[in-house]
Amino acid sequence: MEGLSSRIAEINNSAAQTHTRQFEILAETLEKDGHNIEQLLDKISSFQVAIPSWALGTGGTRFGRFPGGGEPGSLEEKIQDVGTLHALNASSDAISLHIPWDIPKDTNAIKELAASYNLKFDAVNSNTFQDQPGQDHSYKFGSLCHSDPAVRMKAVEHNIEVIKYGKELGSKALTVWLADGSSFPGQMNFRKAFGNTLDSLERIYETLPEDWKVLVEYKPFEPYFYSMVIPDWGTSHLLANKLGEKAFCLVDLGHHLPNTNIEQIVATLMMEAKLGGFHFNDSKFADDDLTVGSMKPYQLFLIFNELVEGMEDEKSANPVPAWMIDASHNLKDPLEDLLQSVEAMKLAYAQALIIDRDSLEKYRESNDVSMAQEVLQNAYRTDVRPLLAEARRRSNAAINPLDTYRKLQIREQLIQTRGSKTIATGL
Ligand SMILES: [Mn+2]
Repeated sequence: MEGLSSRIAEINNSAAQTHTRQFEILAETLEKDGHNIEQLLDKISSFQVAIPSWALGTGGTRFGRFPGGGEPGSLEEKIQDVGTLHALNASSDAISLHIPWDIPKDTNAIKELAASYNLKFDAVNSNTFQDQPGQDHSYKFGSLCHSDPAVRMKAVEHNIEVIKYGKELGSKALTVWLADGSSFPGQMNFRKAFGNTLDSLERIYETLPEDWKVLVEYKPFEPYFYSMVIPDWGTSHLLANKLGEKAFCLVDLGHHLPNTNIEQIVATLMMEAKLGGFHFNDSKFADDDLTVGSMKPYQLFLIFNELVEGMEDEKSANPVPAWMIDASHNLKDPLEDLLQSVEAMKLAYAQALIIDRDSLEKYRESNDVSMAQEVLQNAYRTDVRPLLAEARRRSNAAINPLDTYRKLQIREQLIQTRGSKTIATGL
């Protein structure tokens, strides 16, 4: 988008006065509580969230799809859209590709294009939940777990091919989400399915470059409704442990049954140094793919509380997890949705950073339940939005990203250049 940063600067100028006043009040309060504002701003600025290539178009449900206008019709246009997001929020510096939806035809040109927007490539994602046109072995009854070794081999080879694309792009991780499972009792031998899956994953793991990770994602149901081969964090952890030190668990917020205590799962996995990646979204029921923080912002904060505790624990051997959004709903402008999602994550992160951890631990030790709750909620109820805005302003991004996106009429321009009926590849 031509001259985007100068137009952002213009809009920032008109918002600067109000912002500065709000930021100064917040900074003064936080400093009184013993926080170092510059350190907080540094941490907030460095927190970057990868955007999945499938989230840039309007998602669908099994009932229908209502594409919006100006959706990206190619990988190049998807990279351009992530570049726009990053220019607005300075927090989305990576794109996560899904193979085969987004196979780069000319890797060098794609890398150059991404670099021109200051973007890099995050984890690559394999897809063994759909048959591609003309595919010789079907995944209808599973992929890595399949009873037929020929189907398993096909799925293994696909993952190895995804690693090859990732290596060319500079990715450092492969995310494996398996749709494998069964819908009827008796359909699947659980032990054999697990054994086949482990064997297949071992073959993929063998080809993983030294400095790569493989992230094993879990999901309790859907597309199958009786059993999933990797239904929960325990099974994911079991596989990651058996595979070796380059294998980690991946937590997707939508992949839990209602009311699951996800923050406790985070704490346990980080304690075991096995939390490798995170897929953010929000949900009312299960895998609803709603905007991060739109439904349960307090839960999001509680999760970030554990993430920050794990990351700031000097004794912890857990790597910094790969942060990614995994959502693609069918109502909003996808770019607006992504701006809101990144903002929600960073708000929860900033609030978790200002938790008075010493007091919290003291109250926990003395079993002072009321005060422990007060400490957490004191941080949660602090309006840290000016802190995020200041971090963006200093990075030459928008003080108010969504407002700026609207004022710049970015969607209208995308419709003009790309048309009103483009459909992005993806869900
Ligand atoms: Mn996911």
